[in-house]
Amino acid sequence: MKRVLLCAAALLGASLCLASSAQAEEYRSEYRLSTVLPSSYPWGRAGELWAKLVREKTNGRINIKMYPGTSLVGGDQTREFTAIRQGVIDLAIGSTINWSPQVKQLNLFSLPFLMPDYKAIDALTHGEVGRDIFKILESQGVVPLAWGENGFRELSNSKKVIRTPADMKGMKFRVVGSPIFIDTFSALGANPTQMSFADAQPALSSGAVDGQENPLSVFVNAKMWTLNQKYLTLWEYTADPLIFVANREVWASWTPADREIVRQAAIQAGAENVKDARKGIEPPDDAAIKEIEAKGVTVTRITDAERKQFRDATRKVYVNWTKTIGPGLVKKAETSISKR
Ligand code: X2X
Repeated sequence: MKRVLLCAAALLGASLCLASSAQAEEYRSEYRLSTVLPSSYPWGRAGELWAKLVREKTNGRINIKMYPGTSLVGGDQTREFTAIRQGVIDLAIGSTINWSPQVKQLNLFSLPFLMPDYKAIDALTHGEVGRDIFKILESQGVVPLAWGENGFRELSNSKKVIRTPADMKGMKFRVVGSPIFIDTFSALGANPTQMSFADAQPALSSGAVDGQENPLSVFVNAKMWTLNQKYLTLWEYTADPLIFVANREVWASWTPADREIVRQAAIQAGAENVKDARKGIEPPDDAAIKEIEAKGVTVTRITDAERKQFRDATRKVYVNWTKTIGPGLVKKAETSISKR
């Protein structure tokens, strides 16, 4: 009604009015954004920030609502990517791990001990490898917009200090959704079980599994010391970046100007997310590690010789998965890291 009155009053001519109302009808009242973690974590905060920036800069034309807990796919993180392609999910900030079952090249970031430090992550996401991965995602039917970060994944457990693969022998670990994690933990002599993050928490609490691996920001926000996680090993064996994407049809339904707003907001929220995820963790800032120790958790930093033992034990996983990921992409990643 308001639009009709405005059109009548504006004397702009029937065709312009029709055009603007057709466009308005194409925009939905809500766009659904999927994340795994809620806004108490850097990942969820990135989702809230993206939504806020887009809402402000489009004057409310694009209203994004975040659905954490991968609730749009019943909590099954490994189904998120397919749901974005199918349009069940309009927008997502997803971990490279959770989308790896569908996009095999994303297993690159899960290759054991590929990335030695934060500069190495940045060399991949902000270099040629990152651009290649965006092209691959595009060819798989989604629109990639920006990079964020979950972080270096550290090892925790309820039983003992872990310094070498021998210490992990026979221990039960909850692992994430890509089979490379089963291979890595098996190569280390442990007993891995794949489950969602939602299922991991009761499994740790009841002792059904002894340990898990996640970034320290997740360890802190999930208060993992309350889930029997009394021992933490800082081994930096893999890191998962996050990727901001849109469903292709939803993207095409927006005007070019609005698409640019959504993209720039994703880039801004992604940059904030990376800072947020590294806060208290990236040397020399160790506030998060101190906070964990203050909760009674024994934090172990492994030596170079110990890291070499983990690296050697998982070398065959690295070599085998390189074939799946693509030797060209792995080589490019190794070169980018060595030049960082
Ligand atoms: O499930 C996990 O461990 C989490 C939250 O880190 C991911 O979604 C990859």
